[in-house]
Amino acid sequence: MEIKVIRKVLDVNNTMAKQNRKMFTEKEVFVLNVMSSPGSGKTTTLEKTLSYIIPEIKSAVIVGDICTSNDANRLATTGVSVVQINTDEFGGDCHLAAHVVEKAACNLDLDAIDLLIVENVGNLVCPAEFDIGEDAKIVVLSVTEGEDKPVKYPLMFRVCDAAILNKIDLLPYLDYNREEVLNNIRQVHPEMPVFELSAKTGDGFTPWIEWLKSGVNRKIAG
Ligand SMILES: Nc1nc2c(ncn2[C@@H]2O[C@H](COP(=O)(O)OP(=O)(O)O)[C@@H](O)[C@H]2O)c(=O)[nH]1
Ligand SMILES: [Mg+2]
Repeated sequence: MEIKVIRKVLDVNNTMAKQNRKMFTEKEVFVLNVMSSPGSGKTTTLEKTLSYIIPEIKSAVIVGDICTSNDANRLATTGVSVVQINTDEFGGDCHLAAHVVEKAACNLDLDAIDLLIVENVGNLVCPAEFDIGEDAKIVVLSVTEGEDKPVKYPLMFRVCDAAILNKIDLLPYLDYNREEVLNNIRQVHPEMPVFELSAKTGDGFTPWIEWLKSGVNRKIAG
């Protein structure tokens, strides 16, 4: 019974996600869904990313959190339009559903942007199951979370198109096995690109920014 209800929720979400995808394609907006556990550095990575791509790539952000507009306030300092969603109003959902993203996108001028970044609710489980109509999904994993998370939460790493391994500036202070985490990611998703970087220092950003720009440019070129 419970499985049927969950299937229905996912079916309804998939229908809405298809409509979102159609809308974003018509508007020629590349949509990036950014997921991770809380605190791995999504907002910091996005702050730094935006500082490298504006004004070349016209961007906007939708941020999902259960409560507060802390992240929206941080990201708004980059100068881009930011819409904060609090899922508290939608029952405290641990993910952003497609209809919630659609509502938030209605508050943005999609004709004025080429890139819409969605910072999902911090969670390595639920957001992986919900299509929001995005072009690409990425997962941010930080080196303070341990090497085993890709094999503990394989769905997240399977559905993503790229992974960011963040906080590499902390490696000298940690007992962290970089090869082990890379092997664990490869075990779940062999071909996925992994960008090792520090959102704090900006180290390692060049290949990540190139990957992002090429996605946006492909979308604009149709
Ligand atoms: N040392 C270090 N700290 C970072 C880095 N990226 C983020 N942080 C810190 O990690 C904490 C959580 O970052 P935040 O961007 O809010 O994570 P989010 O919850 O995934 O959005 C903050 O204290 C950040 O300053 C990094 O590359 N290096
Ligand atoms: Mg955040």
